Amino acid sequence: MGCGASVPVDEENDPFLQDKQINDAIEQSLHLNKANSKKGVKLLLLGAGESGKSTVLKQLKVLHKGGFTQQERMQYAHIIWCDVIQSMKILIIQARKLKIQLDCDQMNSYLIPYKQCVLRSDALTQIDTGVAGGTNFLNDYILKYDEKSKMKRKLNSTGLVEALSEEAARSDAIDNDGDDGVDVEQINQLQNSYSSSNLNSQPRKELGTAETSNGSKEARYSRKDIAQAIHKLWTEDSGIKKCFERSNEFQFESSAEYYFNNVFNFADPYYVCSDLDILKGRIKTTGITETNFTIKSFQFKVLDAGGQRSERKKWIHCFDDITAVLFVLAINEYDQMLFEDERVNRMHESIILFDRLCNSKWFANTPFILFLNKTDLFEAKIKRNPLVKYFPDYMGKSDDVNEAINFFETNFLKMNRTNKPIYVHRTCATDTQSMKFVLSAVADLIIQQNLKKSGIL
Ligand SMILES: Nc1nc2c(ncn2[C@@H]2O[C@H](COP(=O)(O)OP(=O)(O)O)[C@@H](O)[C@H]2O)c(=O)[nH]1
Ligand SMILES: [Mg+2]
Repeated sequence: MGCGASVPVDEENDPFLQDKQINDAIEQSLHLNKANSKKGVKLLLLGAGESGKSTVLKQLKVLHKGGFTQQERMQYAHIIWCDVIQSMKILIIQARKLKIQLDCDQMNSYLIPYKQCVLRSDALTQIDTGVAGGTNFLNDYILKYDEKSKMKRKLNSTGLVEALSEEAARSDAIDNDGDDGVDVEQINQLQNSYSSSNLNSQPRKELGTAETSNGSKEARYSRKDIAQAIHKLWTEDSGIKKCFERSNEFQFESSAEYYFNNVFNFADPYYVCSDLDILKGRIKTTGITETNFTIKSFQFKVLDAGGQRSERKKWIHCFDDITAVLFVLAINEYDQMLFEDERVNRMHESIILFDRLCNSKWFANTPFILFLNKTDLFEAKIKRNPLVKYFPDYMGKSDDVNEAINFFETNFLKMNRTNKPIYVHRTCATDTQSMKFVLSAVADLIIQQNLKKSGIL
């Protein structure tokens, strides 16, 4: 056995080669990991309009991006101020449509002047573009109140591919009622005058006065007057409360109750919104926004897309290379109709949408996370409006929240015809404390998925 004699070993058992192979594998994984973490993980927020997608994104901003800017806080204050006026108007008008007797409509009622104040106040004239910070923001907002864009409603089951060409109008929510001075045409004219070309050149109206159509000036209500009127009607008109309880029968802001309860804050033109105000506020998302976050040292790209039918045709542009899909479902909407087509139940729309997305070839191997959102509103609603009325196959107790949520969870999970897992969370997207835990679990899951994909795990 000479010194230099080599013992022939087969390659399989060569410890050196084995070490090298392990090393190569580690290096390759590290390389992949590096490439992946450079690229970041992509989370796509999907779901029907108003389900809470943008609210989830806002929570990520609060938790991982230092929250909101001063400008955003002021913009939201203006938006909510408009929404609170608009929401009270809607309640008055809808009460009459639903034949709910309003105290403020009774002869000699002390509430009559408050009602008139609300109905004669125009939400859009309340916006101060200077404070609100720019025209783009305002144009986005006005889209929401675009009563004029009467659309041809295509009977398309989900609108995913052939989405509707225009947004549905909320025109029947704001009716023309000459007696109270509510004039839809006036609102339309005002919206036209806010077109992008002349936004900056709009002369600021003198505070306390408004020009009438014949050029004379009449007294205008101050913000304080309007806030007082809204507060009075909200707290003292029993018909308004009854109408609010039936707000599932028409299109109504989900956070209106919060706006009414805090109306005096929003009436202050210099009010700066709190985090909660912003989480409760709503600007309809149009197009797709992309926000980057660093969570647990990983780069996250979160894509938030407008959820209404007309917006869905844009979704396909961001379907590529998605690490996980977060589908947001508003479970309280089982008794509500779509904003864009009032013949379609919102839950039915979400079921069809989820089915299409979950089983689409785009996401064959993409994990799905399902947020059963708006659990707080669901809990409050289910006691007064039984689920079985809308979903006859629900066999559980009418007031058992847990059983009712299980019903939706089971039905949604059943739709999955792929092998991928679906991870479910019950959420209240406006609650930062609970969302902190949920979003942390989601981040862990996505990071793990990414590591698996890159061969590290
Ligand atoms: N009470 C309550 N309101 C919610 C919840 N999630 C979202 N909202 C409100 O629902 C409205 C629509 O939410 P948004 O995130 O804009 O919906 P999107 O259209 O899916 O982006 C906003 O006014 C939110 O404040 C929730 O869990 N509970
Ligand atoms: Mg949105």
